[in-house]
Amino acid sequence: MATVLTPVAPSDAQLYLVVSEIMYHPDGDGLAEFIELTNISTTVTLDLTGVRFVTGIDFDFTGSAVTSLAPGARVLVVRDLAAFTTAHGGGHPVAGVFANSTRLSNDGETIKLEDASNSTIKEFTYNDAPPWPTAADAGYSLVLIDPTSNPDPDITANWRSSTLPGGNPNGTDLVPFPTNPLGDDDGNGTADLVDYAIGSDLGLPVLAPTASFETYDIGGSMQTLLTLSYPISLGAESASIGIDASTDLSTWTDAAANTEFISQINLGDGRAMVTVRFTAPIGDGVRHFLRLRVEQL
Ligand SMILES: [Ca+2]
Ligand SMILES: [Ca+2]
Ligand SMILES: [Ca+2]
Repeated sequence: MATVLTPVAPSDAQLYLVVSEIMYHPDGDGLAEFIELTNISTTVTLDLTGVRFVTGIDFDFTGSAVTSLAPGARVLVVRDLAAFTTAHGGGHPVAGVFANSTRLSNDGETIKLEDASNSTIKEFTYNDAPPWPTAADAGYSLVLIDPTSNPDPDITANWRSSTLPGGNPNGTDLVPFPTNPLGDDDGNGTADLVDYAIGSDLGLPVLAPTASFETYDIGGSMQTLLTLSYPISLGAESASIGIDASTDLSTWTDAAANTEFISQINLGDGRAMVTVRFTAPIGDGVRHFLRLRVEQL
């Protein structure tokens, strides 16, 4: 028997309500968990009556401390109000605390948010293991990238670590894009797009990329592989960094296919150090040049 589904217009909550930040493993006793929702509409005020978390954590916005969300506004649901206030101060728009002693798992889990007609607003599964940001399992939060574009939260690449431990409840840690990306308004001799991408615009000591030969045990065989570490600015969502390789400083090729990710270590100052290695050894006597390629997204 054929089933005919009648298209139903999506609710305002389905159109405009996003889960914009998840703090599942805060430092200390772990009680300062929160989840942040944002109304990404620029014109529509959302009625949160009937909006509920039904998987992962339990919470019903009906009758909560926040039942209306203005355009662009954020709302928080927390595990423990006292712990949250100790960590982040008062004055935040907290709708309430997780019901039924639920909590956000430190090992990843499925989160489901429904609207007043039991339709799914968002359903996704986060994780604490790569390629998910592992710093979020150690005091940083998961931050949805470019929330106003309503990205699919079930896609790992749409999340990043918060720039700082503790996250940014009811705020954003996005780093402003430079006014003249190819210029050098800050006069440090480097294009401001590069400063932005590697965090040299954060008022911190500049970190340079480093290359070295490191020895790895790969399946029982010891291999010496070219290894590259470079800083990234976690809140610089509008830039990406790639690696180009050359043997003659004339012809450069994208090294993505010949490298693999090793680690990303948050530095606690808005930056992280990313380390990648080349997958094949470089022959004796072969010169190899590397450069970072910064692109505006
Ligand atoms: Ca937790
Ligand atoms: Ca936030
Ligand atoms: Ca500059």
